[in-house]
Amino acid sequence: MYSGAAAAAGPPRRDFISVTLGPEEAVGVGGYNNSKAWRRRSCWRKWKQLSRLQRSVILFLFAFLAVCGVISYTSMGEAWKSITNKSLDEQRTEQEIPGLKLAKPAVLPAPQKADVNHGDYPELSLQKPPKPPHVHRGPSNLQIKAPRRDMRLKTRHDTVRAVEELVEADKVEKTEKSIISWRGAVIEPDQSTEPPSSKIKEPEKPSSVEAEDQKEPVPINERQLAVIEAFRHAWKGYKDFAWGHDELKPLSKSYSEWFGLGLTLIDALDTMWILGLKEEFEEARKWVANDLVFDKNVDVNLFESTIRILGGLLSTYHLSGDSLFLEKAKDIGNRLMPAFKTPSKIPYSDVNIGRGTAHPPRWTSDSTVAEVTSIQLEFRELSRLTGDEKFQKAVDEVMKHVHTLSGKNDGLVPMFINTNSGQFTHLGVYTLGARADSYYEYLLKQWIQGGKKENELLEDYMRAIEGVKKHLLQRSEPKKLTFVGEVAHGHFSAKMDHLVCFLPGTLALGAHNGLAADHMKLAEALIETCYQMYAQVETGLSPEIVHFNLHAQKGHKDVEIKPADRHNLLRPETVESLFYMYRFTGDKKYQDWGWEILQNFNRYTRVPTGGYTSINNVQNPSNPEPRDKMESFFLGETLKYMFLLFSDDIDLINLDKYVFNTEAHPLPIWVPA
Ligand code: DMJ
Repeated sequence: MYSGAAAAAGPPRRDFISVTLGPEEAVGVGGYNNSKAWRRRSCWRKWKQLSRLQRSVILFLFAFLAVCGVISYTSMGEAWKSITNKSLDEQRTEQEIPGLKLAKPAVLPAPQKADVNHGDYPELSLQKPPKPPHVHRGPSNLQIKAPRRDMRLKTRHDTVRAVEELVEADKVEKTEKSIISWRGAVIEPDQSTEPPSSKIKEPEKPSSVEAEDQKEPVPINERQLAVIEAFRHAWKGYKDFAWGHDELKPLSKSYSEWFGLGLTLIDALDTMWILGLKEEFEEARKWVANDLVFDKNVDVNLFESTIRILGGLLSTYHLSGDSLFLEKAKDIGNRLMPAFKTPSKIPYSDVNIGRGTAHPPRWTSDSTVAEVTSIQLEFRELSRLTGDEKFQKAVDEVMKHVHTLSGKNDGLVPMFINTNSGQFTHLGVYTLGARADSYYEYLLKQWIQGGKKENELLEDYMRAIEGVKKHLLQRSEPKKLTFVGEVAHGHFSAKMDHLVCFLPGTLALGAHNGLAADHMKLAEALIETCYQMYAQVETGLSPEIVHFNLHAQKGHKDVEIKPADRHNLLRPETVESLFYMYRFTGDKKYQDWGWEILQNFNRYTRVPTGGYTSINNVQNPSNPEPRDKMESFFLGETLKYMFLLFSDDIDLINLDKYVFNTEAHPLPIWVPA
């Protein structure tokens, strides 16, 4: 308000509108608060003035906006969090390694379902990531590719059949395919394997059963599939024409009998297990359960029935955990024991397993040195499993006796030993071939089996290898191949049996177990020679015996073959050594050599109607002269070693846990490395 007296006395005054304030505003807490309160009140007044419909519309709009807000906040929050984390990670990395930005970790796609009906065949699945092969040795990895669409597999039967067709048609591609074998890796020996004590005790458990469920199945590759195909072809012949008999005669579609004990079937049991041939294995098991009878009036050879039958049953027991095989092993083991009842305790060569009598061959009272010294792994293991020491005692006595014998030449043994006197006979002839071969092999392998404690065995082995170097090693011309010849009464002969080709593998096994490194060098040289025994021959298959040229002659190869020696019995020794060499070196050339050999077996010894046959002439590719006989060791050894050679899984019969008998039946090492 403006008054006349004030105007007359000073500057003109402004007029004011007087407003009466209520108590709230009178406290005078600041213009902002006052105006907010005023706005709130006037908004409320306006809200009250709206119609009900208008209010509902506004409320609905508010609610809608609120929901949208919440949703977008959540997703933005996640995005923000990851951005923040990423930048934090980047910051951290840069703090740890200044100036270095790490590549982003690879993003793995979600696992795809394999195109396989697992319901039909639960044991099989495709494309499991392969175990890193040879982690200890570092050969290049197998590349496991996705299965081809035309290889969709519904059952395990289909699997093998599909592959059979592929291989048969020679359409095998170089790519690696993987199929999981049903046995998985049921080959872990019992970690608690212990040497047998001197007292009878509770039987040991099989080595593998517990590990069965814990291990990843093992993928197999193209070459292994080709071995499976070969095995199944051989098995077909045996099944069709020789079921339950000793050997298949694939051309005449019949069989031959040696002991009348289903030799091929028993020899092949653990091979089927290792190859994953479940149906075939089950069928063979039934035969063992129902038809294998040892109570027969029949003479069997102690050595052959020990390595093939006793060895085969024991290893199958370990792999499968099926007590049927142990029972059968005990039965045959007991029936073979009369062989040891001789004046010298050096066993007779032959036993009548039904009558319980034993005798030497008709023409002599001698036994073969290799035969009486290559039954130990099996009988020792039988003692460990049964707790009955008599088996081990009998065979240990033979080794102890041979250890003390005179007549050796720098550790090299003659080929015969007399069962009455216990002395070597036919002195002066030394070979690593027939009649002596596995003596050397079993010195080393018993030492390994028993946990490397039995020093006499090791001494005899080391001395013998020195003897080989001193007396039997020579080099051929023109290729300067190192070979193991023979000595007869001081005269060197450049003759080498294919049987000697076990030696590179044995030497490599010794070197792997800590023996002299030069043993490995010798093994490398000798396996090259054994390979050349195949490669220099017209069919690419080795004869039974070769003679090496010691002097270079124009147009002559290193290897000469005499007409009487040019047969091939489908023997395993070279493939066996290739397996050891590959396991210990990882050098793929050994696999390639084995692959060549398998292809040549397929080319020259395969009988179309089923089975493989020994041949008479490895030098005539157009007519190798089939012999009409498939030896049991072709399934027991040759194909098994092939399959193992092509594997990159060192746990597929781990050589620090198992030792192979001379018929390729794996037995557990008592104190595994
Ligand atoms: C097999 O019975 C065994 O390998 C034995 O040691 C030697 N002979 C045959 C294989 O060639």
